[in-house]
Amino acid sequence: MKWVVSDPACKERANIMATLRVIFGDQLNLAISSLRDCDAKNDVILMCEVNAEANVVPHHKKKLVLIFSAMRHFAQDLIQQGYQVDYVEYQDEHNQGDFKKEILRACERHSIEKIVLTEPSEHRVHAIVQDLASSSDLTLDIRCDDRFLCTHEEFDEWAAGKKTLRMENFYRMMRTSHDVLMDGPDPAGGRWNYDAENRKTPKQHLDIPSPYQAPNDVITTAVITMVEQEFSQHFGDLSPFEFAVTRPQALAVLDQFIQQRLISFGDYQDAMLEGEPWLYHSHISMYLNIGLLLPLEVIQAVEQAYYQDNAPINAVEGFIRQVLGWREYIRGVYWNSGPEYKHLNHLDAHNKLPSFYWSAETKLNCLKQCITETKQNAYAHHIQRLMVLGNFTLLTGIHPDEVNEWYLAVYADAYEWVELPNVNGMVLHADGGLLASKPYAASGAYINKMSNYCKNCSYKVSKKNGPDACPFNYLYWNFMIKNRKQLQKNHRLGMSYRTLDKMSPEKISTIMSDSEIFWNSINTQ
Ligand code: FAD
Ligand code: DLZ
Ligand code: SF4
Repeated sequence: MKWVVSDPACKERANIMATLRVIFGDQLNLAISSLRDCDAKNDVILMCEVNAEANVVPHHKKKLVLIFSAMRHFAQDLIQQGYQVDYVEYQDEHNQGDFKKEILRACERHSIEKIVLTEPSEHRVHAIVQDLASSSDLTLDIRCDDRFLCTHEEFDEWAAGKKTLRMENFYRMMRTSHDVLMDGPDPAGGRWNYDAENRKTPKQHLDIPSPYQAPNDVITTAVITMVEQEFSQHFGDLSPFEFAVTRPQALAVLDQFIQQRLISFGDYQDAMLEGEPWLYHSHISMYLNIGLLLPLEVIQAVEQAYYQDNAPINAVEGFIRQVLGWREYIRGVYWNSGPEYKHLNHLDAHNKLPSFYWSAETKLNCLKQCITETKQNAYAHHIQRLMVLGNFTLLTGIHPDEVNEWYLAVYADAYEWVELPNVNGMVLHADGGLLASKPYAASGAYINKMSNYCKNCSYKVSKKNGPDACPFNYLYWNFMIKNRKQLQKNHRLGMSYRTLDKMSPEKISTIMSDSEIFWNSINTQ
């Protein structure tokens, strides 16, 4: 495939130095700040597929196809809009394999003296850009990332002086300042939060619509071939590839969610059913996170459904809380906490991630189902990520680096700015409670209540100890015992510690020995 490169004759006529507009793979929106005031005749837009990004972790093959295909489609959109695009494909023989080298190479090709870009979404790429600025004579114009609603300054102002950053307060501030789901100064429907109505236990025979399936055009087909050739060792199944790769397709995913799934989103938000990976979720995170959708348009479309009586308040508020609340808040925590957040390990966890997280070969049916679906789809919904996959890594004391690497690799929507606070804050309590007021530790009873996984498991969820007992049951108490020093003062865990204190020494020793036997056996399963 030949990409349109800037027309040299055009610059000669104008006799001016060009500006290079760099667009990263997660900035695929025509409204992106780096394109504002772009001179279509003289400026050159650079997009590059680079080895350094593709191999940061063994990204799921579907994630790579999504990003590269969406990038190539976006480049075509730009060309159609009249822009000059210099697109460096992964297999281009001149491709140097990282952002800095490719940007410098493009500067030479096009006699560039100024670079405009939208700030990268992650510390790692931010550091590359800073390095470029300090090590060259180029002028860099780094613009704020308007793919988000809350600016760094607004978040920092909200967070200033707070020891803990609670999402609910932030969310109310965002509802008010963006006038979303408001009835004057009050929340629409009378309450800020309908979380208590979003925990229905799943029924076996739910009528769940099929997810959106995009056809593969020639661009996607070429990318699939390339990913098969270059990334065969990476995690996950490549086929079938059905993700949206263009903005119209991503809008169709959103529309289908609002028409078919939103009505039940609230009720079954926390439910898990074997063989039903998609349930009533929206499946739009992977499009929001690369710019194919913007948060405000998503929020307003869902808000409209409420005002048109097409969806109940618990579904609409529950969904808007995720996008306007959680997503913006998580991104705020990431930038507000700085690069050190990655190295926090409050509970001093140091174990290695069991190999079955990559293979799905385990007897624990809940984990087997969630990992198998992750391999197939590069997707798992929130409760699978938090209360099954994450819960297990918390209870077994897996080192944060190991857990972060896995989450960053396996999900199509994973970027450090969103993956890291979810793992270190929500799952592992590695930040000591900055983000979540308590660790989301749970025994098998929670998984059994919210799923049908336990019915097909070789372990018995009702049993607390012994070789056939559900491992989550003793691992939960083992976690509470081992982390007593750090956790016992947490008032939200008071009840658990009171229960633990009533246990006999024999019971406690059985819990600890069952946990040890299980852990020693784990990698041989
Ligand atoms: P829905 O259930 O339909 O929710 C709607 C939207 O809300 C999502 O598309 C997403 O944009 C937003 N959202 C909901 N919860 C969160 C949250 N906790 N943080 C940020 N946004 C949220 N989300 C990612 O986008 N990328 C990640 O790498 C990622 N890693 C996660 C890791 C862990 C350990 C956990 C517990 C959660 C993670 N999440 C991540 C959040 C959440 O699980 C996904 O956003 C969600 O499952 C995506 O599916 P969906 O689009 O169908 O979401
Ligand atoms: C995730 C990703 C991957 C795998 N590859 C590329 C790439 O080759 N080129 C690119 O511009 N972007 C890629 N991305 C998205 C970037 O990782 C993302 O833009 C940065 O992490 C932002 O900080
Ligand atoms: Fe998971 Fe335990 Fe249920 Fe098995 S019994 S599916 S291990 S929670």
